[in-house]
Amino acid sequence: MTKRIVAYRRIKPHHLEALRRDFHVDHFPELDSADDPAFREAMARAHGLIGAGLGVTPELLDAAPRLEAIATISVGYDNFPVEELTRRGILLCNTPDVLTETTADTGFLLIMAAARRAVELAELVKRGDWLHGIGPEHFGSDVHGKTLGMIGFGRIGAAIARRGALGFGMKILYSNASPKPALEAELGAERRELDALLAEADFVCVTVPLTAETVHLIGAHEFARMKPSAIFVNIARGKVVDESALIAALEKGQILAAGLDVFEQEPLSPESPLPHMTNVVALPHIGSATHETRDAMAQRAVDNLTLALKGERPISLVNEAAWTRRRR
Ligand code: 8YV
Repeated sequence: MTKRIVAYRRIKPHHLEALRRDFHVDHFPELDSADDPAFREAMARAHGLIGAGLGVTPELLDAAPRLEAIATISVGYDNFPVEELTRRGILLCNTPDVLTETTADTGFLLIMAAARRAVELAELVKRGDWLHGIGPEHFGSDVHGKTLGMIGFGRIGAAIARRGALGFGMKILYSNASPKPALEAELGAERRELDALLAEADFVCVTVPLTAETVHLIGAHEFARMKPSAIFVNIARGKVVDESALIAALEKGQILAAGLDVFEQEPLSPESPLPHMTNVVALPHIGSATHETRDAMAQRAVDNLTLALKGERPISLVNEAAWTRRRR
């Protein structure tokens, strides 16, 4: 029997073709809700699910009794009920590693753009206000030689810190559940308690995954501890930060500026004050969004799902326990 895959949202033809070599594929390129009746019907027969950006609920899993594996085209898996998947023996696969360097590039882009006021000053040129001259009121802050505080020191956090330490001579501090001796040796990074890091860092950059423990990890208390000259960067998930506290901190001048790729609600509403603040660089969640990287992520997801449905261990498996359960 040929196994069936449901693919959702934009997936390039060559990735779909690769899957079609081994499986029957139903593709829903425009899917905007998991309640779509045709999608539901396909899920009732599906063994595999692949795509990016759809929240999967236990209720959807109830409607997919044959599901064996999910391949998300993302490293983050906060929109999946991992324990529930494991309980049901459904493998969850993600796409780490292939997006690390690109996401770190975006992190550094935000650090640089916020520090040097790149967006605000590009707007000034566009308006023709350069004709009135440029003075100290337009100057930014140095990046090189400053202190970069990483909240979360996993693959992406380490790649941002590496850029900071090796390319910009920055001092690296990190706050992380476990110590990272290899990165301490490589980058001279020093581990700090969160409050101490916030007080010392010139740039505070968040790279923790979103979990029950990290929701609103950074809020009013944390912004109050940062330097008034601090630049805050979030490349992780919007919900890790209490956005109203961030807006208040920027308005009160408790911190100098922010570079944000992620928001509590996405897409960000134009009603939000954030994209209108001159000291905020707001990007539309493009951390991994380059042609090369998105292609590599999709390829990894295709490989993960193909292996999983053939009974082999996927390359990037989130719930090891589900694999053990399936092998029993
Ligand atoms: C994308 C991401 O937004 O991988 C992640 O976790 O946040 C980003 O790379 C995601 O792939 C959805 O398209």
